[in-house]
Amino acid sequence: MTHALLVIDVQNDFCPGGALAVPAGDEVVGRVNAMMEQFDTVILTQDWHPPGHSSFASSHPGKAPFDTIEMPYGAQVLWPDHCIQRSAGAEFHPALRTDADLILRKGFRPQIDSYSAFFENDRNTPTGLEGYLRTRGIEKLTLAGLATDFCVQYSALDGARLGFDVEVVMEACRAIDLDGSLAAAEAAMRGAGVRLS
Ligand code: VGL
Ligand code: ZN
Repeated sequence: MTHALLVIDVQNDFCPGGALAVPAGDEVVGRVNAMMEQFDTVILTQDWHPPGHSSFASSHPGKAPFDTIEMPYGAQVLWPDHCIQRSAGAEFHPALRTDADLILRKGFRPQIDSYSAFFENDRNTPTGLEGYLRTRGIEKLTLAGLATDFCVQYSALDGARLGFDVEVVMEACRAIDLDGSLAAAEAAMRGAGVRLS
C-alpha cells in the first residue's frame, strides 16, 4: 500500500512520429502496462505546455531546437514544440493503460519548464505530488517512462532528495541522449541513491 508506480510522459509526441520523438519510446508501453498490475497506486504524468511555451525553440528568435539558453532559473535546453495542451501529440500513447489513480499535468506555466513530477525547473515551485504521496502514506516509488535522461531523471532525483525510496526500471524507460546525457543521468541517479534496475 505504500509503494506507487510513477509513469512519466508516455505521450505521442515522445514516441516515434511525434514532435520530440524519443528513439523507441513506444517500446515502454507494453512493459509499463504489465507493471501497473503490481501496484495499488499508479500515477501518470503528462507534459502539458501552452502554445508558445518558453521551452520551445520557436519562442526564441534565432534559436534552434536542442540549443541551450539561460533562463532566470538556470540553463534550459530548447525543444521542438511538443505536448501542446489538447493536441494529439499531448495525448497518452493509445495503447497505454490510463486507468490510473492520478494524472499529474506539468509544464503548463508559460515561463518555466517542468521536467520533474515534483518541482518545476526552478527546483522550487512544487507540483503538489509530494503532498499527494505523503497524505496517502506512500514511501516507495518505482519510475518508468520517457525520457530517462530528462523527466525520469529529474523526478527520480527530486523523489530521492525528498526522502522517498526510489527505483528506476531502466528497461521500461527510453532516453533522448543529447551529448552523453544518458550516462550523466545514470551517474547522477546512482549518486543520489536511486536504484537502477
Ligand atoms: C521531456 C523534454 C521536454 C521529458 C519533456 O518528458 O523527458 N523532455 N519536455
Ligand atoms: Zn516538455
